Amino acid sequence: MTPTASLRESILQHLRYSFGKDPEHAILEDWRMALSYAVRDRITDAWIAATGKTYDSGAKRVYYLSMEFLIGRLLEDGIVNLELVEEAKAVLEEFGKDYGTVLSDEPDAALGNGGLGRLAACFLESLSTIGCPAHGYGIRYEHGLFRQSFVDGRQVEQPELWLEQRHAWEFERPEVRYRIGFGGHVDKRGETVRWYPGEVVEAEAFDTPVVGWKGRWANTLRLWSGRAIHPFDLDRFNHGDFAGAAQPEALARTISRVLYPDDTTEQGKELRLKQEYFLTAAALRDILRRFNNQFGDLRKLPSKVAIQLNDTHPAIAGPELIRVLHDERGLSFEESMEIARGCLSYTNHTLLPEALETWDEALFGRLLPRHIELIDQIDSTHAKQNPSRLNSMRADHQVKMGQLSFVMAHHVNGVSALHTELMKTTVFEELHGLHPDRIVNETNGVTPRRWLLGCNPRLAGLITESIGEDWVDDLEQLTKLEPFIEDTAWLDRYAQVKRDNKSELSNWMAQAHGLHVDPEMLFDVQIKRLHEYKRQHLNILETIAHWAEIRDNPNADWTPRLKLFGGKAAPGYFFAKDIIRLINDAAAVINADPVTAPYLKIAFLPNYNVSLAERMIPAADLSEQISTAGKEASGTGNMKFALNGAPTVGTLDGANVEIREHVGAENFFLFGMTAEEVMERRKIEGHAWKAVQADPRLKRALDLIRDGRFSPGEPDRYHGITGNLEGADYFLVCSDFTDYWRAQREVDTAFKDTRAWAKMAALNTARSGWFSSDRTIRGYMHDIWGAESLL
Ligand code: 26V
Repeated sequence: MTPTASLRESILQHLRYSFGKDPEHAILEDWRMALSYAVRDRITDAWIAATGKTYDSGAKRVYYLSMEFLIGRLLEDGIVNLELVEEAKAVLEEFGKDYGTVLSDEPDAALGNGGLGRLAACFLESLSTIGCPAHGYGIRYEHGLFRQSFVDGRQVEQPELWLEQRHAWEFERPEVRYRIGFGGHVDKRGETVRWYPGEVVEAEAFDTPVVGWKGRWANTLRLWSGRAIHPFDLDRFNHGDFAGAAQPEALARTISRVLYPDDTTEQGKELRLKQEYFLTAAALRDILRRFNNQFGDLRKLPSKVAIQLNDTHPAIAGPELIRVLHDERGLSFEESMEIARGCLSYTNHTLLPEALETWDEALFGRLLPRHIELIDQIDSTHAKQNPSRLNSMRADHQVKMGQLSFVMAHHVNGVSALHTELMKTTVFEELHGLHPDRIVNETNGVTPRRWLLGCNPRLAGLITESIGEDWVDDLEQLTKLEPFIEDTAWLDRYAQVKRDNKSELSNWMAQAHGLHVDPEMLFDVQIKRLHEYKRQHLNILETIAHWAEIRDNPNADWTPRLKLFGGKAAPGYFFAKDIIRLINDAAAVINADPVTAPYLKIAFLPNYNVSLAERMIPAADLSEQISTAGKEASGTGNMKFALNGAPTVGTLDGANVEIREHVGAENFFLFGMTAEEVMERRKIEGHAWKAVQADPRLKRALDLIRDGRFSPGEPDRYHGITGNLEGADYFLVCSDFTDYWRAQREVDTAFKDTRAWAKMAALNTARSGWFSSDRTIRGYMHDIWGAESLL
């Protein structure tokens, strides 16, 4: 049977026997589910084979603990990795169904906020592509990241209901359940210490297979869902208390109800800490059960188990592992601590002080009374072994999770070269002094299967036609494109791919949002979470200044530009929400201006998510990576843009530095202060005001905003923003404005030379191969985990 015939048969089988439909009566969702099941069957074969191979080999396993996995849609990923794109298209077409429409019917699994969660998803895919035996452990949130819409330009949040539609990918594991305790008291009898929790919920496993390139390997993403031990109180029911009877279940379920939509401020503290312990304790039980079944001797744990902590969110793994080994299995405290450290490593994803986790000791002690004792013991043991002035993980009645993670990890890594160096000189300076070999760098990467082959089939096709298909899992082969770039006919084809992608995005924007734009414009894109350090307000200020300048001189030879934005603000981050509103307000005024219409348009697309990124990135001409130097740990969007042929306008921050080194300084629009200059500049009193006085364009843009040009009838709407920028301006928007303006005008000039621009774009593609997450994962395997590929 041909692959197409076999796929057709399996789709029809599922339509009939899994969903009880014939093709005549199947609705779109039935087709999507039947296709997903057909693909899932094939993935499952690879998955079961890989699991068997791992077991038989007795190899070391990697466990990636993360509060977030921003996996997005999985159907296309599966189809692409199994190389079934043409077959799936053909079968659907036979039945009059459009491939893209069927794929788009799948809800995005948005179990993450941004970069940290998306990185975890890329890592899972790369682990499978490489054939490294691994599990991802996370929480099966009922509501992922909120759905964003705009009402009068303002962000409105609605709950995300990804599980409301049928979801094809998970296998419920009712046999894998663990009891997780909270609160209660600690009992000490001589040497024996026991924790008796006051409240217990059950964690139930749901497994999703993650398949790698060509289906050679598949690993497991295991997500935990909260449930009550006794879901229903019959006694209460029989006494007429119908609502009360279901209460235990409702309470237990809240633990996995929502993803915290905040990556800066701390809130909902107690539930958040409960979620972190819930994930970590369930994962460790599962890891130890698996280890016990196969190996037994706990002293061998570090040679068989590598546990990666994705930021400090699962940092309780240190004390929890010690608790199990010491309190429950009777090993000495010191040995338990050594074994735990032998297994654990920690990735830091931000140096922003407000995002470094600390817990109030009273809350912590109430919820985890044994763990806080163990943390104190870890702290004093560490202090004894490494005499130093500071008792670093327990100060000001707080528990500092960053310090705890550092001490309990055999390796600590940053996510870009610059970020790693800054870790050594800022937050972890003292600990780095004590343990100079512990901090290592693993620059982030992105999976080329999703972020090129899947999302940009036109470009992928041109690449494969030119250099063969080996680049898909050996991305540095893209350098083989360089000789082609010298050939103008080839370069014209490369440019045509970008034009086609832009037309496709334009059509989609018209149809989905009623936005009509000219695909000939320069598509200038900034998509990422809203944050002051990411400086979307620098972008809109420059746009406003540009608008004013075009109006001064409408007959000049302006380069037509479309400013595209996308991103969500944390619901409680009011400043960020004001920036969104300002961009939308400015868009309303500027887009309606007939004088500037041919040259400047602004669009803020609502509900930015993984799927929208997959639409926008292939169509981008220019990538905005304009954070205040020293603040963006790495960035991964920056890599996706470069790979898809959008040169960067950016600062020397995070992985931008390395991107520029790889693609070449002449193919990158650099501006702004360095991280060192930023620190110096902040010391200058009135730095913002000085910058405003020195640049009339900046002054005019601020005046327009302050005078209510974009908020008619309410001139003070943006006084919070203008006041901040002219005052403290912590993120140095004003101080970097003039250089940003210069860089943008260089972009204007460069874009006019179509061929030279295409060459620059193509060189970005050809030289971005190093930013594959396959390279990153190999780095972790070699430098941190001591794990090997079983392929
Ligand atoms: C903190 C919190 C605090 C409590 C509520 C929920 C929550 C969620 C996330 C965070 C920390 C977020 C840190 C983060 O996302 N960092 C990003 O990590 C990317 C992957 O390494 C990196 O590319 C980005 O530059 C970095 O900002």
